[in-house]
Amino acid sequence: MERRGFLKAGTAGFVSLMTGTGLLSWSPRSEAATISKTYYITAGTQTMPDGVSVYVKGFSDSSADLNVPATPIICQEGDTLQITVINRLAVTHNFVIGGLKTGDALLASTGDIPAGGSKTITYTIPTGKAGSYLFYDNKTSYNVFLGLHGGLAIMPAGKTDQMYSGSPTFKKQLFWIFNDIDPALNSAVQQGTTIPTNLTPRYFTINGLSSRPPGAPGHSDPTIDALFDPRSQLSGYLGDRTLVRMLNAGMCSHAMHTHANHMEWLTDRGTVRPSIWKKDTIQVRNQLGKVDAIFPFEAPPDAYPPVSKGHYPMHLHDEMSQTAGGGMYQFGAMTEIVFK
Ligand SMILES: [Cu+2]
Repeated sequence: MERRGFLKAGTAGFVSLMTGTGLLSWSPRSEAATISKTYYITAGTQTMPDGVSVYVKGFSDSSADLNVPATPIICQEGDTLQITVINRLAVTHNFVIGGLKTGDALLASTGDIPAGGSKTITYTIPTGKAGSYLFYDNKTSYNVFLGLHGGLAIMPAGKTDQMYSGSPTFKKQLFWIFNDIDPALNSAVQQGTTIPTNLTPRYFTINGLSSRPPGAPGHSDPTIDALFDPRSQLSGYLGDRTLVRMLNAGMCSHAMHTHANHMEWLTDRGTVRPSIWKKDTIQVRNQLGKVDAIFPFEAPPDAYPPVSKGHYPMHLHDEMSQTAGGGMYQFGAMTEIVFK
């Protein structure tokens, strides 16, 4: 892949920009706790890489914010989630946790939250539910695509470094939440006109952002460029094994592909795989598909001369997802892997 060199060229100044962290931080507890969180359903516009302004909605941290995806929640089995959702918009919404496809069992649901109203759900997590879950709005089939989604990580009780009891261990963890956007849908929702039945995504995001390659406006800005977003970027030293909880909020299936290392593929759609395969390309299915995999941060095994530092891409191996606006190549869903 020639892209490796291309990305490498654009990473000067990287260290000074890495002020925040997107990692999920976790300390285990011997006793269960109540985890309280309030989300505000808000709306606004987001500027896409080609300059087009698109209407989006989010489960936000305050009524003045617009967070796509939502700030994630991490907890452990036995904890009680107490989640309040305040609807600041003029149409009915809801908030549900889990369920792999429309119609699947959900962990919890607020039911309808009328315009201007709020609902609180209280849900105690049973043993055996450790895993990665998308929370989202399923009041309509398309609200999830508008940005109303986020990640919930449930740890096995008392564990710091396993995804499920007996899983391979990791040191760090984060979410990659993929989405794709058909601006015609978002515009119809904003205008209250007929919802299109055939959707054609034109923008592809990871944790709400598209990549901005070197030379493009916004390149290396961690609030705009998915390559530099600390919520998405894999950054570590040799041995910093990182669990990536991949969730697909969008309408398209994707082929997640890493350079430098293969990933240890632990789960598919919430089910632990019978054996752990090392793969450099893993399908992340549409219809709320999900995959958990560990990036091992091993010295890239096929490099000669041997290397232990460097910059590599993670990009989706379907070409449309690497474009914006119907053809702007390298403005899609990708991020950077940094061996420090
Ligand atoms: Cu590649």
